[in-house]
Parts: sequence; structure tokens; C-alpha cells
Amino acid sequence: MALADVIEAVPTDRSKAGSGDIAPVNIAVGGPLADRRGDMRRRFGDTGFVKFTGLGDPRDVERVLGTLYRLWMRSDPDARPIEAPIPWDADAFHAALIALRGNHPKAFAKIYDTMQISTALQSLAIADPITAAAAGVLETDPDGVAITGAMLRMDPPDDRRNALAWHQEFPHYPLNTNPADGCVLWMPLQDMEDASGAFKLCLGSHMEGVLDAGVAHCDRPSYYASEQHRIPDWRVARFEQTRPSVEAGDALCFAMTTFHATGENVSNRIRLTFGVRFHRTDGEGFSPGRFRHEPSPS
Ligand SMILES: O=C(O)CCC(=O)C(=O)O
Repeated sequence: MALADVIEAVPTDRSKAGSGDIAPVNIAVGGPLADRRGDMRRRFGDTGFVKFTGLGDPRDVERVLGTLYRLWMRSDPDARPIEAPIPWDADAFHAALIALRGNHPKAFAKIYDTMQISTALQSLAIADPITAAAAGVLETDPDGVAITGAMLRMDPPDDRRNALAWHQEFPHYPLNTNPADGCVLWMPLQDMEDASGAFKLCLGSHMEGVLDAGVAHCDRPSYYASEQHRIPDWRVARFEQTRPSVEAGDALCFAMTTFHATGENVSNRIRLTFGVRFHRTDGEGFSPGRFRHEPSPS
């Protein structure tokens, strides 16, 4: 089944739309997806997400942060060893990364890009408890899932360039034509409270189906900015929002259709979060596809 078959052009109530909203907003509610709403509710409940406490092994998390520190030492012309029991947890390390991003954006981007494909990050993504948790939510076994987009986000304070606006995950990773056959596992690498940019979700929004606004309206102004598939404010406003409290190593597993967004980081530290997408490989219309290499700026 092709992507176009998943996104059905069903007229929707646009009475709440404000001026400036993007034009066509359709939602997959009928046809083949109607049969899949049962999968969606059974796997993601009424809220659209499941919380796991203490899922990430602290040693795996340390390995990711240690790799980040090591890359910084190697890449920042101003780097000096940080004298602290855990250097990558020191405010001075966060301050140095924030300064590097401002003074040497290409060096920062290369650290960021390297982290994404580092063995430390990839190992975290396929760590047994994480794979088992996601496979369990998707009602299969760990060998019945594949991953895409294992990612470390590094969001500096007050960053609006990379903060993700309200979106669904489906348009970024449309591998399963049944969106209930995929999920996102998101985990902060530090304790996360409102000031440090708690994760935002819209309760129950996963039952909306796939919004074609998200698929059609991609926005990525530069290499340094995140790709955005924004959901219009009027549609977000129809849902109650939540910001689950999470500590380092806790995880949220949510549906590919759940509306979610980056919280505002008003702390003085970089917001370090991990995410990975899981896909059932046995579903109808599963399309793994191939991913292209886009060179880092030099
Ligand atoms: O952690 C975040 O800021 C948001 C991550 C996210 O929305 C995503 O990976 O889709």
C-alpha cells in the first residue's frame, strides 16, 4: 500500500482555523485505517503514550555522554580538560558546548553528526530493555522490529531554530502504512523538568490518524535547522496537553500519530535527549526504504 492510500482526503471542521494556517488539512479516518484504530488504542491506550521508569541502563547513558565529552575535547580549539568528578555532567562542559555552537558552528555540527552514528548511541538504541519495551508495545518480539532515526538531540537554552514544533512522527518516518505498527521511544539523558525543556504531548491525539498537513508541509531552512512538519495551532488547541515528569533513563514510548513537541529549555544547560523509532517488519505495506548520505558542512 502506498503512502497516498494512507492519507485520505476527508473534509474536516476548519471552523476553528485562524488566519495564516496552512491550507489543506485532511485526516485519515476512513477506509483502511478505520480497521487499525483498534491496534492504535490497544497499543497506546487513551493517552497515546506509555511511560517506562528506569529503562535506560546508566552505563549505556554514561557511555553516550562520555563519547560526547571526548568528541568535544578533540574538536573544540578552546577545549581544556574539565576538573570535575563527572566532567560531562559539569556546568562548565555545558557552557563550553554552548560557546562552541556560537563560535564554531561547523565544529558543533560535526560533533552532533558524529554522535548520531557513534557506537555508543547506536548501542543505546538497541539495548535489550529498550528494544524489548518498544517491541512489547507493538505486540511483537524484539527480532520483529527494525529501527530508524536513533538520535541524540542537543538543544541549547532558548533555542528556537531546532526546537520541534507540534508534529506527528509519521511524516518523518513513514515506513509503516499502518501507523500503529511504529512507535517512538524518547528518553532524557538528564533529569527533565519544565525549566530544562520537558517533553510535550497532546493527550489522545494519536487517534486522529495521519494528518496530511504534516506530510505535505515540510520546512527545513538550512543544514543547521531541524526538519519541521508543523501541525496548525487550531488543531493542537483541541487537545489537553501534558508534560510527563521524567528522570534520566526514564522513557516515553508514543505513537507515530501522537502530537508532540520540544519543551522550552530555559535552563543554563544543553537539553540532551535520546530518541529512536521502532517499526514492525511484518505489517502489510512495510517499506524499509534507503537513506541517503548528506555531507556535514566543512
Ligand atoms: O526531544 C525533543 O525535543 C523532541 C523530539 C521529537 O519530537 C522527535 O524526535 O520526534
